[in-house]
Amino acid sequence: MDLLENLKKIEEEAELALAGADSLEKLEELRIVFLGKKGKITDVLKQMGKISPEERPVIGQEANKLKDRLNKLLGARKEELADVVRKQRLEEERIDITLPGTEVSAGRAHPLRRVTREIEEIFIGLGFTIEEGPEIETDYNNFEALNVPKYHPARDLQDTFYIDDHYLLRTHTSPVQVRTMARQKPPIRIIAPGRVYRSDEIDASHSPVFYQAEGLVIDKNISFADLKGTIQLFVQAVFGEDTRTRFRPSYFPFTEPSAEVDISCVICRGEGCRLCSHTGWLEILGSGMVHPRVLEMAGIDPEEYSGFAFGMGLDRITMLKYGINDIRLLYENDQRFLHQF
Ligand code: 2NM
Repeated sequence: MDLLENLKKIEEEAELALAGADSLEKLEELRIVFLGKKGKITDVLKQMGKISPEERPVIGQEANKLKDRLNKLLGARKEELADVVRKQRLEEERIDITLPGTEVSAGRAHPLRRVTREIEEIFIGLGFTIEEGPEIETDYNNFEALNVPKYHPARDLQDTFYIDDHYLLRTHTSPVQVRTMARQKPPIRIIAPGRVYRSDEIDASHSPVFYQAEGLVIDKNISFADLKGTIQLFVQAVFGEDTRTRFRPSYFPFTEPSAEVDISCVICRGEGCRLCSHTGWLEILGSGMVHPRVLEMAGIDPEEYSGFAFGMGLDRITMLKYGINDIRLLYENDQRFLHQF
């Protein structure tokens, strides 16, 4: 058989096959069939022994030319197919950017958190720092260091969630003040907001979990006048410039003297209404001059330093500010309620 003829046939066969190849895999198969080590062109070269020495260079040259040509054709076809695949993928991945997006409902701060933040900002403006502490406390930090004696009703099992003889769920954030006094030399100006626990029956105004913020100022020459001025400024910042304050003598084991603070009613402004039981006043805060024994137990010399402290219920302030009449609304996380803030 004429090897030149043979090469010509291979060329025609290959051209046809390459033009019909419709995938990159198919193309690779064809490369192996025609150009591979055991391919058709190699077959022709293997038959060189049968022909005359004069013809050999001619066949060799022709075979190499064919190899080159097929390689070029293969490369070109490969480009074409890759292009098709690319176009197909682009088409499949086309995104209609005019389609409306999926609506994401945005979260927002809980009313309690909003009020807490607002109160923090006010005290930061007065040079206070924010302090936090653990919700599981020692009996010492929660009661003993605050001059709350063993027989005091606030220690009653009915009010306190005890964990064991030593640990309990803090009933107020005062232990944060105790920790700060033990750690830090005066001057001290801190506000301690946080969650507290009391074993109360749940109703419209009581929850076993609630929030408090307590403040503490200790320095040389701190007087009751500083307490009054600070509280008045705070009340006006939260409830408005025209809100009046009233200090009533009271009793707390950790302060002496002690005072409860009323503000003019946020609804009737002092006229008398149902919210204020027709007194014109709302109680919002407890306060007093830190008891010398409390300072002493914390290692602060009551002869050198004096201070005032106060505590307020953040739930109650939130309810007064937003006109919420049931504390349970603050803990049920009903989206219909929360989305109003
Ligand atoms: C209140 C009322 C009065 C208070 C006292 C202290 C401390 F640690 F300095 F002694 N912390 N908080 C205090 C005083 C809290 O809450 C109604």
